[in-house]
Amino acid sequence: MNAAVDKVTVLDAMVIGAGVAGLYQLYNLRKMGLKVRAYDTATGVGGTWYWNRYPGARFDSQAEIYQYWFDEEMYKSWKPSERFPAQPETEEWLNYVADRHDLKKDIQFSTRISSAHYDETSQRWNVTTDSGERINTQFLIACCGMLSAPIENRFEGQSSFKGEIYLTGKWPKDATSLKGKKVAVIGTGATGIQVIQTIAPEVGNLTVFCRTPQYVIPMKNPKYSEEDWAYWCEKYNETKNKVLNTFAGFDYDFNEKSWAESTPEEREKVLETQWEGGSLSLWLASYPEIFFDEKIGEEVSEFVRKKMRARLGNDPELCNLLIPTADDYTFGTHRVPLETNYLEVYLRDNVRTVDCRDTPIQKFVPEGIQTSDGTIHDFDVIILATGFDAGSGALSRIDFQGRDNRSLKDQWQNEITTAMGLQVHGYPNLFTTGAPLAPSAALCNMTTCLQYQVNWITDCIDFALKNGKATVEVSQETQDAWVKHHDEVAAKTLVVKTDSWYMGSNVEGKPRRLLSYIGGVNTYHQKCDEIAENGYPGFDMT
Ligand code: NA7
Repeated sequence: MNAAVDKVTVLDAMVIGAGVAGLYQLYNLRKMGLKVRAYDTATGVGGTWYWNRYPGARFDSQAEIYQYWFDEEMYKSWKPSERFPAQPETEEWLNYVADRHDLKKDIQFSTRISSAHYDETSQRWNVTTDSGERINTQFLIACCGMLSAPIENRFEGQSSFKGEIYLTGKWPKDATSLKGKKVAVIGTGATGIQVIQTIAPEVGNLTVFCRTPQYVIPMKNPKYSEEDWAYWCEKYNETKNKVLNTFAGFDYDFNEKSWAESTPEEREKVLETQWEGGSLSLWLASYPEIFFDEKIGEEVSEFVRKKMRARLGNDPELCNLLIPTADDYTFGTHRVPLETNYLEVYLRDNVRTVDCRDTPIQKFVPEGIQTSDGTIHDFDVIILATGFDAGSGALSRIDFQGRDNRSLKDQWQNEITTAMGLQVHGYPNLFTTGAPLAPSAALCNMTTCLQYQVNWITDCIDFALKNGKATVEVSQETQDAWVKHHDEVAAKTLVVKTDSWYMGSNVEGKPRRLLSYIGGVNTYHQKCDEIAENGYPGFDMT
């Protein structure tokens, strides 16, 4: 046995993850005076922004709102270079945050948490790492990320391929250059789109395996000058308050006038203005009716299709392959990616496509990929942009056992439930961020949601300790009521009718439920605030 295995680290609180949420959670709990440490599998901070270092990775929230709000000086002194900065800058920013607050000294990197078992007698969690190290902690906060469990082995025969396979969600730091190579990309979600548009000019030839087409919006990504950032610094308080009170945690919100009250000309003007804005506002700040009303959704879809067709030169084959129809799904019921010259990629001579709806991928072979028609497509490199086991995936990959030895993974194999994404009944003192049934990725600007959740968790722990309580556990009734509310809100929308990771349908056997709360970030905040203000009714403290 090595020394690490013998050693038990005893903590007041332990944080899993050193991404956007984990860093802030560590900062908060340390400020409360607790003995706290964070653990992360990566060799550095960043979470999503550590792992997703694929070519072209960047966020779709504007830099002025993809921010922390706990340190005004920090906001003002970090000057984003553009409106939608790319991964290297975001990773650098998170390092800046961690260094400015001296967080790294309390983070253990290169450490995977394998299990966490609750001991009812001591009312504490016993946690183990994959190297056998043990941690004993009163509070356990899992900030594991909403989209951090990539789906790695989707295809039969993957290991037989003689070339290189790169997974976007685990892109190696030392990936070889793609220059001049024969490259395949599987997946045209938000990630695949960023990769495709970035590597197309550089590779020898590119084959895109397309299955479900996407409505896309061209990103407007101007460089930010000193003056631009000074403008946002001036608006710091206004923006900080605004993001907490909008539908999706962005600084924009739905049109005041409803679709029904507007004339066709007014609607066209709103859509056109949002389109020109080059952000996600066409989706999250135009007409909320697109989420509920198929006819209105179809009209907005047609607005987007028209723009897309023009960019594809109205080529019938490309339009058929790349533009969703009413039979697929309507605009906004699936993640809407921002892009830069993505559609134009398909007009290049070095780019070809395989329509996986006609000829699905059958298996990987030593030369490359075999499709159902028996064709073998030859490649040097295959890039898997095939998505994540979202929401529940990262948490299910840890063996969490709560009271009565119940297993979170087993429970979630049947039904994915939480209370506001903050706790699960049966797991005292376990708190979660970015978990299912809270507003999250794409239905929320992630920094807004994660910071809110961290603040709520911090206040809850503080309240418990100040009242001499050792444990906090959401009651079954409170959780059931939240799940019911979540489902009722979701059932009214078209999102539940559309297959995508939002519904868990991208993972075989995953129970179907909308993973993100769609009642609005503002409503979520009001509901969670109310619980906190009333002394946490529905959360049993002993
Ligand atoms: P997504 O949005 O889940 O996209 C995964 C893509 O991979 C999607 O186009 C899938 O097609 C495709 N896919 C998966 N399996 C296959 C097979 N067997 N054959 C062909 N194509 C396949 O993941 P992303 O990483 O792009 O985005 C996730 C979120 O991260 C994103 O929404 C942002 O919020 C950040 P399908 O749609 O299943 O037909």
